Amino acid sequence: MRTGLILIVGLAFLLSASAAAAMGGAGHEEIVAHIFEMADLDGSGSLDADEYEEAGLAKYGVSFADCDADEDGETSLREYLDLYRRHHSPAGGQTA
Ligand SMILES: [Ca+2]
Ligand SMILES: [Ca+2]
Repeated sequence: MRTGLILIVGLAFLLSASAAAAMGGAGHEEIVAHIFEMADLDGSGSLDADEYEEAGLAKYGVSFADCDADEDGETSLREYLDLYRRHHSPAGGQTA
């Protein structure tokens, strides 16, 4: 799991330069939300497994099932941000 956490951070930083420039200095959560919105191809406000795969998010080490906390088959922005916050909380167990 820890590798996945680091990769999520890496993804956020990878996209932060262009995203922050485009959004005028957004916070990290706004960047994460921006990533989410880009992945939400049909604009439904949630990611299904196909969108998750299509966006390549699974490659970053966190599976769709990990993101879909309530297991309803879709990852909402709230679930995605919750995951991000857990991974970035000092109490979240990340020691790297
Ligand atoms: Ca969608
Ligand atoms: Ca869900």
